[in-house]
Amino acid sequence: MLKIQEIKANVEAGKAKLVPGLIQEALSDGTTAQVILSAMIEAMSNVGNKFSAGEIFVPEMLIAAKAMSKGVDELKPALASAGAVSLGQCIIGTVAGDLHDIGKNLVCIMIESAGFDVIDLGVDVSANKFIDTIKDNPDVKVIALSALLTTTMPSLKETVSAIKSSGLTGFKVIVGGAPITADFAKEIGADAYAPDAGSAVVTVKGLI
Ligand code: B1M
Repeated sequence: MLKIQEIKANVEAGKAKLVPGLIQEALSDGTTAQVILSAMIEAMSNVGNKFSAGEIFVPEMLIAAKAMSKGVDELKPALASAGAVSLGQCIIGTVAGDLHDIGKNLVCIMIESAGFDVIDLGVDVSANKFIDTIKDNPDVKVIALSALLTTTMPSLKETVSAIKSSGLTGFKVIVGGAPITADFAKEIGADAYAPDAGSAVVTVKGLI
């Protein structure tokens, strides 16, 4: 089996212990971090499709996520090329009610490597927590909000609305996540939207 196929199969099967070694082998063979990341994202997409089809359940989805997270950790040095100059602070988190963090973590890595000081609030973050963190970091330039469920799209809307009506200023709000579209982002009053981690960096840099 090709190394890249092996990585994909092992992420899908949730073999968290095997994935880092396979990634190192692929990198040594000259496969780029981007190609490896795409293969792992495809694996997670297959996991999602199997879940939708009732072929697997939450525990299998969770162990695949652990393998993916290990893979992302392993790829981090290859994905990130630390920027020398600080571009300012960015507060990031997945909105209340939502526990998905792999995409958010990728956005974190890319934004950090572009030169931002990232404050990662994790998952299931309330609007109040975002607002309190902005108050504690008044020079923050970007607030990045992730939502992965159609059921947490209202939570994203409430969070953007609470931040915008808090009276706090001096930053831009960017949103993203699988069910989010540019139209929805506009509708809820976000300043920007990005479909993936790569474009999130470009968009965030364009905002400041
Ligand atoms: Co969940 N889950 N999950 N899940 N899960 C999805 C999202 C789902 C599509 C699966 C499916 O049914 N096909 C489905 C949502 C359906 C919908 O909303 N219509 C779903 C469901 C239903 C659920 C539960 C409700 C299941 C249940 O309990 N019955 C439950 C909800 C829990 C909760 O959050 N309250 C649940 C739980 C879980 C696990 C905890 C088991 C696990 C998450 C573990 C973790 O994250 N640590 C999990 C997983 C792994 C998935 C899938 C399989 C994979 C998600 C993933 O990491 N993808 C997912 C299916 C899928 O995605 N196809 C699924 C890879 C990642 C790189 O992509 O996160 O999309 P993604 O990030 C992308 C972009 O979206 C974007 O950049 C990234 C790529 O570069 N992006 C941004 C993300 N945030 C951004 C922010 C930005 C810009 C871009 O700017 C700020």
